[in-house]
Amino acid sequence: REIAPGAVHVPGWLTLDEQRHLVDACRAWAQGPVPIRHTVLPRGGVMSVQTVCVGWHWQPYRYTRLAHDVNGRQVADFPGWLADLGRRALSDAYGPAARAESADGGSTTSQQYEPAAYGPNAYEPDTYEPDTALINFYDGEAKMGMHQDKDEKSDAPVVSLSIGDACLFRFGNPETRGRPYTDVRLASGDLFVFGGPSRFAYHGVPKVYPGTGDPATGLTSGRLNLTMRVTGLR
Ligand code: MD3
Ligand code: FE
Repeated sequence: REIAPGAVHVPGWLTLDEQRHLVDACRAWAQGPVPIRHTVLPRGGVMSVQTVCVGWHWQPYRYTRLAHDVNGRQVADFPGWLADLGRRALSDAYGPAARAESADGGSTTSQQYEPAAYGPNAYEPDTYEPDTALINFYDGEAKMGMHQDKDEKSDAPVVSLSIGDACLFRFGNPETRGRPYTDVRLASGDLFVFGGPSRFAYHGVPKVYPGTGDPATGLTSGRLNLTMRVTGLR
């Protein structure tokens, strides 16, 4: 499950009920004050993925309260239940064992990392306060090129939740856009947490596998990915 230091994949983490609840919430946000749209990049490119934001609006390449690049409105508030889910995700991915072990000097063979190893907040589920969520919708043709997420002024972990069709997720390295990378299939209900040395690694989604989702999630086609982050803004 640990793809690289600080990058932990937990397959099937969300229950079907939780997935349904998230699909409903994402549908509401998609039609909220700042509707879901294909983001236009500063140099004129249009992303194939459709994105809606909660808490803070991401416009390439900064976070704002108002969606100046869409309709100038304020995005929906970041709900407390989503922050709770984020804290539970961190706790489950990095494990309470990691915190217990650090108290006795970490003298175990555990692969887990000590909580304070990578700065404030990074591995302390209780104090994790995500304040923005980016929700990406992929139709069968959508993909996302290799990139780093560097617009947050915080090195707190990113929590990623996937629902619907599976995809090929490419996890690279913090140095270059190219190899070495690790390819992982992300399926509906999967959790992925990216913290510590993995927080600023390159990553992308080269391919979605149409028809691989479970309609019982409420999503009959395409893939949803929700990422929670700490912007470091106020
Ligand atoms: C690794 N989303 O929104 S999620 C993004 O599936 C993004 O929609 C992809 O990349 C998606 O920026 C990948 C996995 C992910 C998200 C954020 C990361 C991996 C990450 C930030 C740092 C390192
Ligand atoms: Fe990203």
